[in-house]
Amino acid sequence: MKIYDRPGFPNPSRIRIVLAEKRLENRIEFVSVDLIGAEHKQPRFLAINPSGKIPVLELDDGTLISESTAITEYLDNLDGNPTLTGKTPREKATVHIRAEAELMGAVDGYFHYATPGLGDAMQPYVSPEWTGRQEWGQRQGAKAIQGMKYFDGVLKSRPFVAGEAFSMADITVFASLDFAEAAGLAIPPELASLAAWRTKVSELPSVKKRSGQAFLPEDLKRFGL
Ligand SMILES: N[C@@H](CCC(=O)N[C@@H](CS)C(=O)NCC(=O)O)C(=O)O
Repeated sequence: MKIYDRPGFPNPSRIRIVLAEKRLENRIEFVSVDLIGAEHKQPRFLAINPSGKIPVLELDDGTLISESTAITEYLDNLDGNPTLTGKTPREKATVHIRAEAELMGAVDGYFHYATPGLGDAMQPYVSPEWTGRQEWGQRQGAKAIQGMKYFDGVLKSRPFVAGEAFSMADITVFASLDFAEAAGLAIPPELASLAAWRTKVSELPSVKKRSGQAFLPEDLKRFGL
């Protein structure tokens, strides 16, 4: 199998944590896509994912799977140990509650609209005449902070986001917080349960491993960092 990704970017990081948890890394060939050089908006990559986004999983029979949730579902179902997307119907449904839309999606909106994001050339769905861009981005930032407050509340009563076990919900919240931090959106200091959970999760071997997959030095330079 192949994964189209780029080290350091938030959604690819989610899949790298999943692969480490599932001990599947040795079955994957990683194909690096140069996001900052807009390789993902060129016809060659758009044929792989018309959304122009990474990660994408390519199976040995050529099937292409985009969207981190779908990729995780596929990888999780290859082998049930550990289970990251829930075992029972209830767990399978609740594992997806709020993390994707309220946190990852909101942080993504903040990054792309309230900050220079990856640059105008790479955001073809935004009209240059749109004057509400900053305001919409800021509202996404506020939504992300609300999401952080929600998960802080959830983590007051249980060890992991979806219950007793580490799951995809934790991976999504964790990667979203990393993304938020990189975009300049700090966790409010009063959210102590969220901060303590983040420290605990950052110590997991699968998560530590992804830290070794930080942004490539050439990307940092091109980001101006
Ligand atoms: N909903 C998608 C989001 C994927 C996504 O936004 N990936 C980012 C990298 S973290 C990307 O490819 N951005 C390029 C762009 O938006 O131009 C998922 O869950 O995989």
